[in-house]
Amino acid sequence: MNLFQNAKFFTTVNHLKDLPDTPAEIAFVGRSNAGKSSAINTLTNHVRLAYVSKTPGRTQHINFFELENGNFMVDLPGYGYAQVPEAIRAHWVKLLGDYLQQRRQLIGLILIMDSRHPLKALDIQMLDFFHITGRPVHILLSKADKLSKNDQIKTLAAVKNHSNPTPSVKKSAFNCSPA
Ligand SMILES: Nc1nc2c(ncn2[C@@H]2O[C@H](COP(=O)(O)OP(=O)(O)OP(=O)(O)O)[C@@H](O)[C@H]2O)c(=O)[nH]1
Ligand SMILES: [Mg+2]
Repeated sequence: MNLFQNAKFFTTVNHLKDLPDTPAEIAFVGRSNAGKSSAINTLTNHVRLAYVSKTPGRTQHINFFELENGNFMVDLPGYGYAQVPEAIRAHWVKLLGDYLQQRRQLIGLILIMDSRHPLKALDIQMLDFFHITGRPVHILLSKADKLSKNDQIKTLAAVKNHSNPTPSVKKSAFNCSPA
């Protein structure tokens, strides 16, 4: 049975003190508009479990989705989106940083990157930042449908060859196009 199929929305959190008590969770991170929420919907085979938008900055809180086995997927706000008031942006950055650094139940990350713009400075910072925790990261290249087959292969190879040192980083190309 597909573990993700019967995932359910559990809660949304805007302050670390409100984080739910979970056994284990994996979080989806990446730049704003990279396709984090879409990836969750594709994995769970839902159209609107996580909210998706053409406009960057859609996911503004930490959203928890419970899997059938009692573990959780976590949809995080994106980084690198400049068009929000500074006070809100600063709150997101702190919320995200504190969550990634302090969350004991966080057993790994899915880092989503738009396959047309992989490995931006903030993505590399994220990899370096999370590497310190020693936990695994899976890089998912989204919007693969926007590239030719040849460019998909080249991009995946370039990302695989990226010098970031951790063997715990796995990489794959992925298409979560609603079409
Ligand atoms: N063509 C195509 N479009 C995609 C794909 N994945 C996501 N999108 C589109 O990209 C836009 C952003 O998707 P979201 O899933 O909302 O991105 P996000 O990373 O959650 O964005 P924030 O919550 O704002 O950080 C939407 O218009 C999606 O339909 C994909 O694989 N292919
Ligand atoms: Mg989102």
